[in-house]
Amino acid sequence: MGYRVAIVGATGNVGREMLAILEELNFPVEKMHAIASRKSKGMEVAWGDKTIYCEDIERFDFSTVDIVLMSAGGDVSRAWSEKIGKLGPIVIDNSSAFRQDKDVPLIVPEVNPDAVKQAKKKNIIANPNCSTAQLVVALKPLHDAAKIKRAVVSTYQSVSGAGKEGMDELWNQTKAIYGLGDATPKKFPKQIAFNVIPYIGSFRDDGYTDEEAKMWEETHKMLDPNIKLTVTCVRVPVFVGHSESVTVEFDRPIEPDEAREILREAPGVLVVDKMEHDGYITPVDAAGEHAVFVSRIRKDPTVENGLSFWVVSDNLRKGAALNAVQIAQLLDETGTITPKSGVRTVIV
Ligand code: 11C
Repeated sequence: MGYRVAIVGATGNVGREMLAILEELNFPVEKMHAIASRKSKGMEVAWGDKTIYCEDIERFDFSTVDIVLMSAGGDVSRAWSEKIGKLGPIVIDNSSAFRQDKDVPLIVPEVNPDAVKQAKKKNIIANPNCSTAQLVVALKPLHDAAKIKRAVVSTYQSVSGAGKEGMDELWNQTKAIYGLGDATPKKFPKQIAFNVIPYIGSFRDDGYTDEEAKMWEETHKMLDPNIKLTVTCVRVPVFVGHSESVTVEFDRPIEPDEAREILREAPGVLVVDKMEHDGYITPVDAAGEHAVFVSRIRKDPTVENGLSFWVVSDNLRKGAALNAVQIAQLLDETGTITPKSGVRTVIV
């Protein structure tokens, strides 16, 4: 026995990961519903050793569930999350629709778990952008030890951040370039196979993209509005796993060894940092894993109190589905929600 859970967008990359992670982490689920648009009604998804069938969002009675994991994009979230919240369940929303709403907490459990106290304001909790989630998990313990004044971040983001269509485009273009089809860009603005694209999201008037702005806006909301952050977001031909080159200026000297020790103790972080080829992490190593990996920690001698490092994580997991499930665990552990059925059994 446990919670009644609905996953909106259950057939997408992140929705499927949510189903897998709820199972992997033994989250107490009494009843699982896969919800999708009418056109996906009846589609099958795997839930543990069972198959469940997608139900039509327009016909589903959300008042019968405790938790709604929403992963169907900003438009669906804007249309549905507030309506669902008013019916009682807590919506954990993976889109950007409510991240900057002052009545909606934006949570990474390793960073700002206390924000869960704000969950009942609208019955919506926002999940951050994938590239922000892994960044703040790595920055938080360092910021607690020595205040971060400024950070320069360049991302190397995998195509799965753009959904299944992004993954298909990399696969199809790769084949097409070897003569097996059409390599015309559709999902991405330029060829992604054997290329890199310094553009994710949409352009803003200041020359940045909205993906870049999300990284500082979300870091400010969850960690500290005083951290100055400049960001360049780049799409790379990798299927899963976002990487980030991060350079940080602190308000006091911090040696690479001290940073390694701090990060080794930090929740959610795995330090893999030796000057050998098994001593740093690539996205291929991080795919399917839960940790935020930190490698290549070194002094930046060009600024006072500077450190540079490399952060990699599975964008579909810590960057999306895993963080959403960890928020559900936080709601349960803090007693913010209890199952409608009144029974909550811990599976050990
Ligand atoms: C990408 N980070 O890699 C984006 C995807 O605000 O949740 C997630 C966008 C978001 O394309």
